[in-house]
Amino acid sequence: LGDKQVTVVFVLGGPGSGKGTQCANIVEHFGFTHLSAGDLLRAEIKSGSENGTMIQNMIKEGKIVPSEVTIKLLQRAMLESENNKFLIDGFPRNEENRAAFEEVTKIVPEFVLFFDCSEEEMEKRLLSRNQGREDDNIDTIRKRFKVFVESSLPVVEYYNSKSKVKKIDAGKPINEVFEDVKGIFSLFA
Ligand code: UP5
Ligand code: MG
Repeated sequence: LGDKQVTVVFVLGGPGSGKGTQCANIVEHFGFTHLSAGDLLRAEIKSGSENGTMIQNMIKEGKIVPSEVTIKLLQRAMLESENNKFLIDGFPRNEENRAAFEEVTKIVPEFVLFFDCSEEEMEKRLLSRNQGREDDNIDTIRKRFKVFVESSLPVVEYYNSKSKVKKIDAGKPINEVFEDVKGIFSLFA
């Protein structure tokens, strides 16, 4: 990232697996800065950027926004931050995201935290979230699950083949999941 040295952990897992929830806990205990790719894209829509409408349409369909857009937002956030430890939540979502991020930033993740959760449980969580997300309806949720299995799981497999994946059972209550997460970050820090 230019001459800024950074430590990056990718936080991956299906829609509603608890990425955002656990990242908030990690920030509190381990001094990382949380960068949710989805949050950055939603902020971009709100800011009225020229890509806003395109991003909004893609999120509504559960599709993956072109990597150049997402990578630019992530790069900018890392450069603007005082911190050098980042949790990148919900990215990379496909092979192209992964390869382009490596190519553009030269950043290799320290490890990948993978939240493993059943679709049944994730669906239940998303339908009761009630935060007004345009993609939290059953039609879009089904599309998000399909894209996750077809495009995002292969990225987890790629890192698994490099022994970089730390898999967590994310189907348990929030505090129990965080106990397992703490175990991983304590070893690391
Ligand atoms: N909850 C959390 N943990 C729980 C637990 N252990 N037990 C019971 N309940 C639990 O949690 C979801 C809900 O479940 C919350 O109400 C929470 O309280 C509860 P949350 O922590 O928000 O889960 P998270 O995994 O963050 O779910 P999210 O919906 O954010 O995941 P997505 O991956 O679907 O969403 P994201 O924001 O990353 O992406 C949205 C869209 O943006 C994508 O579909 C895509 O269109 C686009 N996008 C890109 O194109 N490119 C990117 O790089 C990123 C996003
Ligand atoms: Mg999230």
